[in-house]
Amino acid sequence: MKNNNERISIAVQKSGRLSEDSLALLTRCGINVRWRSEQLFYHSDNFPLDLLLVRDNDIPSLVSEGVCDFGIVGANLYQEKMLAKETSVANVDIVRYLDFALCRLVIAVPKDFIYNDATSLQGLKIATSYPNLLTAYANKNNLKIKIINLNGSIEIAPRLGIADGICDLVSTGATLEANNLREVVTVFTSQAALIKSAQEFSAKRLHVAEIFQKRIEGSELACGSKYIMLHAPESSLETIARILPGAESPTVLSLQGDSGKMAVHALCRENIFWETLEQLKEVGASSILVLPIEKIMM
Ligand code: PRT
Repeated sequence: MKNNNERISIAVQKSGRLSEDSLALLTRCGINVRWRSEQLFYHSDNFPLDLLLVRDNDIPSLVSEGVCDFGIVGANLYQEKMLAKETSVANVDIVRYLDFALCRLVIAVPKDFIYNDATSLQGLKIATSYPNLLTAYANKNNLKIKIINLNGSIEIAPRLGIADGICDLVSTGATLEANNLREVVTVFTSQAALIKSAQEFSAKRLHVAEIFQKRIEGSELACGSKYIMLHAPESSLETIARILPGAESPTVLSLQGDSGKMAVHALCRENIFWETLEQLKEVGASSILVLPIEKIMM
């Protein structure tokens, strides 16, 4: 996909835990592609971006070699490759963490294993596909463990007698539960990340890349934000500003025909829960509206 024109490119997982959210993010960025089954290369007709659908593990090298300008991967994969000093991440930077594929790399042991603290893991055999992240954890905690490298079905290793415990990704915890394992240590917390090639972009492509990154930023900010509108007595305004989560300089307007109350409008950079509304009500707020935000351009 190397080119000298103004188009940029992104590699996204073809099918797996990152696919749906990655493609939904591009759609929220206003980038349209016409989907066809089994097609791996797409050309957006309303934004100068080409999309390549590939295996997750191949994305860092495609970006590092400049075949694609951007990619979306789990931070776990990127960090494991960084620690392994793989050339596939040599020319790749994380430009932004994305709000999906949240998971953690944990050490888990059979439920009947007596675990007190990290020293209980001393001398154990631990099966994992993340040997470098696990080694970094072990070194930091002065643990001597034997690492058994496995690429799949890690969770059955203790039952097969191959290992005493495992180090694997967890999101809901259902897989550990189903295999009678319990999580005892978090080695790394992860989420999806937008990666970018460190190669130089021509001025035209740099401009497109900047617009693309701004759209991603706006879309991610919008997803985690809410717009809140309420009425409140002037005397409560300071307390209200403290209660609103992640609000920046609320707009305060007078209400026609009601001199005792003001209208407050604020962009909140965090979700607003019912508890927050109840707190606002307690300090005198009324007519509280919480609205979703579709796009933000700062
Ligand atoms: O086939 P391809 O090479 O493209 O993909 P893959 O099989 O390597 O990746 P995939 O789709 O399984 O995961 C892609 C990325 O999703 C990972 O690199 C993580 O960043 C992220 N992610 C988020 C997860 C999980 N959550 C997750 N739960 N990746 C894997 N799991 C597995 C885990 O290994 C375990 O087997 O799900 C199981 C546990 O899930 P719970 O919900 O039971 O806890």
